[in-house]
Amino acid sequence: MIVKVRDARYAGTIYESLPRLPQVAFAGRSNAGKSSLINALLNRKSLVKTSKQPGKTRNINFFEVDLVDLPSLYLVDLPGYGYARVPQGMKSAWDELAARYFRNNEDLRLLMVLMDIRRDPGREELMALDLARSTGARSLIVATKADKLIFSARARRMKEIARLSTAEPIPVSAVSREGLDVIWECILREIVPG
Ligand SMILES: Nc1nc2c(ncn2[C@@H]2O[C@H](COP(=O)(O)OP(=O)(O)OP(=O)(O)O)[C@@H](O)[C@H]2O)c(=O)[nH]1
Ligand SMILES: [Mg+2]
Repeated sequence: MIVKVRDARYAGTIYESLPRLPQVAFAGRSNAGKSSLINALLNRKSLVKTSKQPGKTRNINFFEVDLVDLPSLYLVDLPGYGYARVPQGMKSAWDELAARYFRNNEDLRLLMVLMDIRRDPGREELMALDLARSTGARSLIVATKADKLIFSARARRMKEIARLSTAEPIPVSAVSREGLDVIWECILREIVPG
């Protein structure tokens, strides 16, 4: 199925009451490439702000997407974990925000857990997968910045990342645009009835 984006716009944050639509959310460490991937999926250069400095995205931002001949949805840009660290013993700001986002969220259909293809999976990725599971939403692992590695190194990394979950991780690049069609297929599978 060919996905054509008719229009995409910033719709607000978690704190505003937005019309209900299916949600597809993007989680990942700061700098993993969440905002870049959303822009790439929507063919937009800078709808979502990206940055070389980690921690750019500190809110939960909703982007409303209208597709040609397909249902509308929100792409949801979650703040990067590993940024909002607070003193030991306290819950991190990410935990607070995320807990609030995932709690009773019946509209979340799919959580993409992004990780830089060059990094090893850690506690945070597991935590995000657990949160998705608690809402009943599907989740998948997306290995970002695939353009950074040559073939052999990449195969090695994908094997490592595959240990995180039973679902096969998807390599993508916002630069070469590799994998974007696969991501759209996964999204459609969750939002198109039947
Ligand atoms: N080579 C390459 N660089 C990328 C890719 N995706 C993102 N980047 C770069 O990685 C950096 C971080 O990207 P962002 O999209 O801002 O990352 P983020 O996950 O939204 O980060 P936070 O908002 O801080 O949580 C930027 O310098 C991007 O240009 C990619 O596919 N390939
Ligand atoms: Mg971001």
